[in-house]
Amino acid sequence: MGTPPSLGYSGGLCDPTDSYDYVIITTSAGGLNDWLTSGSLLYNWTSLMNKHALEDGLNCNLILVEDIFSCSDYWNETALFNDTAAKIREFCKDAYQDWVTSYILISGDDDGDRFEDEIEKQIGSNSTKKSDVIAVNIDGITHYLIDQDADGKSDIFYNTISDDRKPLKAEKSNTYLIDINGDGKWDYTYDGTLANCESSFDIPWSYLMVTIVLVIIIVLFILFKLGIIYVYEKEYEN
Ligand SMILES: [Ca+2]
Ligand SMILES: [Ca+2]
Ligand SMILES: [Ca+2]
Ligand SMILES: [Ca+2]
Repeated sequence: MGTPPSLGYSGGLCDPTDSYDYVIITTSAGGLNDWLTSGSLLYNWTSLMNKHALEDGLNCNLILVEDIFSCSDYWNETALFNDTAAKIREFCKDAYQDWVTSYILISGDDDGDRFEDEIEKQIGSNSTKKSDVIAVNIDGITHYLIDQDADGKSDIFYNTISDDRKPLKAEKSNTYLIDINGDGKWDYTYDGTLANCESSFDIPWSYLMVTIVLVIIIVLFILFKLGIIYVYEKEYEN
């Protein structure tokens, strides 16, 4: 009798000495592999995996699609077949064979707005509509202008990593003012591209002019009282 053929997957990310019943495939783009839960974001991947572990007894794991893409064991020798779907299919084969995985949740962004569809469902935007979320990059962190009530206008400025929701003001059609630090002053304008908002540094000229005039009057009054200056007519009378 010869050695029985190995049923494991050759290479790949899954170690056959591990075993996971439930695997989530997601992306690290925009911090969408992890986010803070809150009153309106009731779960994230960690809490979902904990729930399945507790309630269903499933051993869970999370895999980044970026790791799947960079694993050359999943690449097809024929470039034509070496696409995203093919690499994910290869990973699934690997997981079934080496981890004996029963469930794979392929999380993603089906509407292509760069905003995780699972978060869209929780935050109120439409996970099948691309135009309701606009992704912008500020200092390397992806933020989103989100239309929560489907009226075609963005309502909040959102950071998935900190779960910060900042005010937006629609200045005119498709132009927004954004207060990113919540100090009551607009920091950015967005009209298709993001720009620093100079109006937040506006000098209150009218207030400044009134103050300057008042200071000049007070100084003149003091100098007059001290006799340092006097009116010409008074000296002439003497
Ligand atoms: Ca989406
Ligand atoms: Ca959407
Ligand atoms: Ca809206
Ligand atoms: Ca501000």
